[in-house]
Amino acid sequence: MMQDLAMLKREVEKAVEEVKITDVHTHLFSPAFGELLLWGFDELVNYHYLIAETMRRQDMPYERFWALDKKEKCDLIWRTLFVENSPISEACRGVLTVLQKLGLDVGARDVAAYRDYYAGLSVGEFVDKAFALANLDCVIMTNDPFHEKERAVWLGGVDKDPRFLAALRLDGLLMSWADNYKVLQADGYEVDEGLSGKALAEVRRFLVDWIRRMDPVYMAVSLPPTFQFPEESARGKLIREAVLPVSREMNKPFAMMIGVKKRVNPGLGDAGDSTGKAAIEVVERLCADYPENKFLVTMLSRENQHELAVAARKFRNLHVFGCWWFLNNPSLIEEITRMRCELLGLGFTPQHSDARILDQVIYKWEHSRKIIAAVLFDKYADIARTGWMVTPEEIKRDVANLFGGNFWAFIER
Ligand code: FIX
Ligand code: ZN
Repeated sequence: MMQDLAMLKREVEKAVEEVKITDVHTHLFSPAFGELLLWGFDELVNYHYLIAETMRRQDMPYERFWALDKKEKCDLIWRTLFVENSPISEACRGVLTVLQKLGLDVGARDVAAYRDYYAGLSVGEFVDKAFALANLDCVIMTNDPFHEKERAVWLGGVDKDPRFLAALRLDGLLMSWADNYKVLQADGYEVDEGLSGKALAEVRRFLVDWIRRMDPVYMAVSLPPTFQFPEESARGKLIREAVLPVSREMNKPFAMMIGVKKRVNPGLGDAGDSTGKAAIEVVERLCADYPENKFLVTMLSRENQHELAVAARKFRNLHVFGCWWFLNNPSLIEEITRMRCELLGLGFTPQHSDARILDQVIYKWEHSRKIIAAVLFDKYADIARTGWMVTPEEIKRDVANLFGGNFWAFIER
């Protein structure tokens, strides 16, 4: 048996290493979006996770930090988190993994050499390199029709790269209606703040127009821990009367990312968001009341994970994905993936990268593959001890499903 288990472990690790991944949620952009695609050493070190970790060790006013240029901020973060302290946080370790996988001398701690390396690469060369090193099939972007620079690219016609798929992000519509209804008005949609008359029909037309323009895989929104539905707010009406009907009619699942408390520390910008436990009843109610709709859900609070997995047992129109943001750490990826396997078998999508800088897919997937492979081996070993030994073909099948197959089957169902 021991020899069989040793062989099993090798087969699982090989399958997880070789599978080409669908990264179901990122903030990446294809090169056609120009400067919106972030990559390179200074961007990598300027990740907002590292800004939060730096600014709790620095007494400088936030304004002074934001006034620094990208290189100056990078140098401050590097000095604070990598030189004056050992870089053991997951976000710090990630930078080191990227440098290592790029073949650079991490031990040299030579920032100038790292910058020189990137200076010799074109964006196209680096996209190819990052996709190859992370072994990605495709990534799904986060596309915001209310973002000025991004709108301009879509309205001008995008030179599509099949490795970068779209997701229609609705935070601007659902979380900022009081401001952004004017954007729809300016675009010729007959809406008013109070959503009277034909306004909701016009919002549906807005959604259909952007779906036809972007061809998104799904529609998404991030929601606070206090999210309730049904609710007689603008958000509640927009979800009930516009998003859910269009999601059903256009077969574009609604991805709800629940539990983010925006800007608990506004001075930190994107680094200032936090997490809170949400009411799983809202997810249960939406899945139960809208059985013809499909919901992708990830939740930000560790305390929501078990009840989300239980909810997914109850509803075939609920697909659970990722260890999101503050959960994307080895100890929690292992805990959550183990629990999901025990409750859901292999019927979920264990991870997404949430990468904002292209380089990050290299470390986020290197780290997550190892953890997910170890959990999967454990689960296979448990059943092997009863006499049920999975075959290499079954391992490849299961792994392909976990890293994209389950997701696409849910999307296309
Ligand atoms: O709402 C989201 O898509 C979040 O993932 C982001 O807002 C967040 O800043 C992030 O990048 C977390 O990893
Ligand atoms: Zn995200």
